[in-house]
Amino acid sequence: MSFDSQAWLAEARALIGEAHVLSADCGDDLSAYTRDWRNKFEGPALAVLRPADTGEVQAIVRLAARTDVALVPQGGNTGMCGASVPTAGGRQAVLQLGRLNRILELDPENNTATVEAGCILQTLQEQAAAAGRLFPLSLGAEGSCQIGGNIATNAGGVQVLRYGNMRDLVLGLEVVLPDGERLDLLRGLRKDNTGYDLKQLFIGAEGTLGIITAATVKLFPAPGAEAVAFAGVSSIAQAVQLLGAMRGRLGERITAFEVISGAAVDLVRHYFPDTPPLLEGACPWYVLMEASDGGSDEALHEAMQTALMACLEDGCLQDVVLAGNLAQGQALWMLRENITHAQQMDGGNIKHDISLPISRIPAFVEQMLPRLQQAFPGVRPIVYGHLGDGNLHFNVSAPRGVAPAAWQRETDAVNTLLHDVVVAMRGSISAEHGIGQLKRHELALYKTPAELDVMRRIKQALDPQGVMNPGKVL
Ligand code: FAD
Ligand code: S2G
Ligand code: ZN
Repeated sequence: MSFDSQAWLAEARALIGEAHVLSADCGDDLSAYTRDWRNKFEGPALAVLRPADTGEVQAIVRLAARTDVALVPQGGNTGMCGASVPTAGGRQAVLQLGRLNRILELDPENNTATVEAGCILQTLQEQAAAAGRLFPLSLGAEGSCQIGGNIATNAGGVQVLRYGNMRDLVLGLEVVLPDGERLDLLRGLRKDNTGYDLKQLFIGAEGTLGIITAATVKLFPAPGAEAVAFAGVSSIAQAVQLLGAMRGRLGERITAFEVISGAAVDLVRHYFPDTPPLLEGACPWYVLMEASDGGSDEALHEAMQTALMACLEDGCLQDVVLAGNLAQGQALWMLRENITHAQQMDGGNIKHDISLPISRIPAFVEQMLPRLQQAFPGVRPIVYGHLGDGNLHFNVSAPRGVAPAAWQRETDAVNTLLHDVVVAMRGSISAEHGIGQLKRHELALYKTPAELDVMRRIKQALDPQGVMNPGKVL
């Protein structure tokens, strides 16, 4: 019997309301939901569904399972791997979680918050701060990405060094399974050894095992003092040396440590000309670092100043500026966050999100830069990222004069050049962005058969029909 899309849409409307079922058949523009943030992936959707609560998510999942329609869970659609939009094949509907956006509980005494999946990251950050607490996940898309997407991608960002990634911040989950069952794991316990830790299956699963509808996450005491510094260094090796020196002197107070290549700073300056001048001269590499603690601003600034001067004397840095006030610190962070936007404006690039043991990063970069030039003369590496946790965004822009589309066709060759070396050095081809559609074929290349077999058995056990986000990860 052929599939009757009108009947299916009518059933969906009866479940979640006319206004919350969008479809091309009814003249709705679905492109905001079916095209990814990078404009790299797009796929047709039978509908975009916007349920109001967990009960409606369950009803939609049961309808999808009964009628063999696949679901693509979607949060802020800021993912980097094409995992939040439909693929080309088969009947797929986007399940947009944005209406499940309530903060269900904020418990300062237990240092936990329980939020629905569609809560925007920045909203949780703000609500936590209003309660004198910190929710530490921080990344450039925080104004639009959602907690459910952060969990499904096991997001990292700029404070992993001090607080860990999303996996480290999640205490409990509520998940709707592919058969529509609700799995209530919403406990805010830091210790609970009662059988398999099921929530771990869904963290970083990119929506392929179930729909996250709520989460209990850790909160931390809000820092009393913050200090931001921007240093120029002579090499990536010196940046690693500086990391060790600053952590040796300030310990856990170092909450962020980002490395930025000179080419990345130049690109931001080109597209954001009001970026303030930072240091006297140009350096090949820069480090943006932040420290925070529960003391006073004066005490922390003094400790940071003392540590930086000692590093200058010890030859761990060439030049440095310590932000004198909040606005200057924010301007430094704006430079860092504008790199992704500058690259988008520059016409796209071949992105990499690699991680290595920190001690091996200098050797990797120093061998990779010349090899890239040899293989692709004139290519423009834009290298930056979370050096504090060994995570580099080794993004490669086209040689001048090469059209973006032509450059994208070199993706596999560039990826092979980088990822073969990363894996040989016991690193990862995806530190924080996930696999999605973008790296699905590479996962099969770089994971062992045993790893892939266990992943497939877990997928088969939980989603035998393949309803959840097909064509992603596996
Ligand atoms: P989406 O893009 O909507 O979805 C991402 C994945 O999660 C998809 O597989 C989707 O199916 C799944 N998903 C979404 N919601 C749910 C749910 N409720 N249940 C189950 N599955 C779900 N990422 C980092 O880790 N670190 C960074 O520093 C960083 N910086 C960024 C900077 C910019 C400017 C941009 C645009 C992106 C950046 N990202 C970064 C990538 C992206 O923001 C993160 O991956 C983020 O966690 C995605 O959240 P989202 O809500 O947009 O998810
Ligand atoms: C970042 C964003 C994605 C990219 O800015 O830390 O995760 O590679 C990245 O531009
Ligand atoms: Zn990142």
